[in-house]
Amino acid sequence: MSRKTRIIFHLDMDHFYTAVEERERPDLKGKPVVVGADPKEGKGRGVVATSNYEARKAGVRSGMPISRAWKLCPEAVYLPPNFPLYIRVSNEVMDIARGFADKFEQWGIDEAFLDVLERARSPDEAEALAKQLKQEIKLKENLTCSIGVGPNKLVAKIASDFKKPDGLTVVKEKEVESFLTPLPVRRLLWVGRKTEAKLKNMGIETIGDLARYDPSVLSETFGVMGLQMHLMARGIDNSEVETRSGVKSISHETTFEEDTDDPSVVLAALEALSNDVSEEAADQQLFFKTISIKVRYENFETHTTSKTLPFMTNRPKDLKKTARELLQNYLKHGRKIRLIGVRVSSFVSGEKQKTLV
Ligand code: DCP
Ligand code: CA
Ligand code: CA
Repeated sequence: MSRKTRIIFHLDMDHFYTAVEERERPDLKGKPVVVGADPKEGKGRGVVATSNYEARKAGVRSGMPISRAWKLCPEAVYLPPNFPLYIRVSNEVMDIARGFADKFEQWGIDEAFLDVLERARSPDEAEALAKQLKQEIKLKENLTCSIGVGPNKLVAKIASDFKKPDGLTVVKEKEVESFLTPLPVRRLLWVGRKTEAKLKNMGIETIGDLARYDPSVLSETFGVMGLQMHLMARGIDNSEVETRSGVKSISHETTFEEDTDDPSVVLAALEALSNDVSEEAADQQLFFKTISIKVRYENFETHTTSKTLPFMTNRPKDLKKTARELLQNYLKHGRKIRLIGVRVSSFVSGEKQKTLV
């Protein structure tokens, strides 16, 4: 397969929520800081959104129960998330970064891919450009980020994670193999803990082990994902940096085994779909405002309806409540339902969220 040379940056902000909090409150400097649920002196439910590097030294991690964080680091400053502030800062950072790119794709709240080939024709020029971008973000926003530079999105993304915080890692096309080979497979996108454990059982621990493995065995074990993983392990990724408009949507739908007019069955399915959608939104750190549901009756008549909330959210309970409200009208007639779906439309790129600031 012929591949044209590209130069791609992946930019990821360092400990984003806590970095923004520290910037706003200089008295936090040097202290461990955790943003997330209220710890309630160890009795709190909910999880850690992020922690700064001081708190990470004590073992605190994103996604960990807040009660565990409290045990590990009771002396940390615990703060509730201030999403409107993070979204505003994200928009400002993305506006700066967009100015450095020929093609720009925001991914989640604190990271983006930039295709810069028109502006930097060699890895050395790319490195200089990345330094300039880091400086500008530091100067204008007083925040640090880590940038990975590579011949494709996959390598750039792994490179931005290679040295953090305030890192810059440039991987030239001919260095891709030697860069990836020693890294643990977990560094590959989409390799979750379960896949990691399965791979380990097969004797695959590093990206190099995976690249050398027989792809047909991988495809037997993991299906299409197996082949995809094998390509990724070899550093192959032809996907383009896609300049998207401000709105992205996430949707899930399900067709019932049998058409049903039982509200409890339909509501249970709606709940499961809402969980899937909000999990996916949380994974990508997306916030949404518009919630839609789709209902298809047994005769294939299909309706969609939506509601826009007055605020951005990524809380599952906001999604579930609104989806349930929207569904009520369709349960009244006692007609049999064939399929239901849930969709959220989310903030992605640097669209100004005027309502929030
Ligand atoms: N986030 C969250 N819940 C998670 C993971 C992340 O709410 N399980 C939020 C808080 C983070 C932000 O998204 O600040 C960006 O996530 P990253 O994974 O990029 O982590 P950080 O920026 O916090 O740290 P790092 O310096 O490792 O990138
Ligand atoms: Ca980050
Ligand atoms: Ca990130």
